[in-house]
Amino acid sequence: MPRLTKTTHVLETLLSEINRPETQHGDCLPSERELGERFHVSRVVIRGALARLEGEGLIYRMQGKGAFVSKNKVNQNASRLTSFTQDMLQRNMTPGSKVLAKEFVPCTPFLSSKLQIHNEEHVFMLKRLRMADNSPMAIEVCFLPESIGRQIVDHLVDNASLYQLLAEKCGIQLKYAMQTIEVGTLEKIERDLLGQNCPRCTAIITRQTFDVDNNAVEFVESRYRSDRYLFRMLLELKEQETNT
Ligand code: 16G
Repeated sequence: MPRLTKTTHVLETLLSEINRPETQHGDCLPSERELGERFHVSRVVIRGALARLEGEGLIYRMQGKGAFVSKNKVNQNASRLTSFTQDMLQRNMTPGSKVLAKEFVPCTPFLSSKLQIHNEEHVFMLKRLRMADNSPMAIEVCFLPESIGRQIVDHLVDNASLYQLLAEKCGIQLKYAMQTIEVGTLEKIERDLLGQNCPRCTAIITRQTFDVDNNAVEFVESRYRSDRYLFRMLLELKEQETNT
């Protein structure tokens, strides 16, 4: 097996073990020698895999003591359409949210194109602070068509799940989303909301979500604490590219 393939195998196996709910922050990884014996690979391969995990913030090392699991960052699979509530529950964390604002606001040309609405004067805006285990993770500003907003506005209280309400109150079945990720900086007021020692740098994610009938249901812009989140994507070579 080429070295790169061996490293990927070790990496993927360790990654899935780190992601298991029973793996805790601070758990000690086996030594390089033990890992080499387990995977039947050289120490160079193990070091390569560990360096990648360290680079992604999934492990940390202490000199003379070894490598340890770091669960300070939420490792999110950015290729799945899940809600914040589902993401946190999957990690055995308690999801939470604080409603910062919910109101009907005038629709701009930008929002009318994102929500694919043409004759509506207003859209529903929901601004929330998202939390995991009571610790702030992100500020989310979500826009929905007015007709949907009217059906759920009264139910959108602290800690409610928007996706659950869309399904239960509006019968909306979500199907896919277009998502963008870029790097930005936070205003002081946003840093104050996101809690102590919040870095200035943030990951800005936008999501335009569609239902099974291809209707745009939401447009969301979220600002995540960059020290608490890591977005992971699985990239696959297209079949025709493999064959060329
Ligand atoms: C996630 C979605 C957001 C959605 C929210 C619903 C991203 C980047 N965004 O935060 O678009 O509105 O989940 O979460 O993942 P909820 O059902 O817990 O309220």
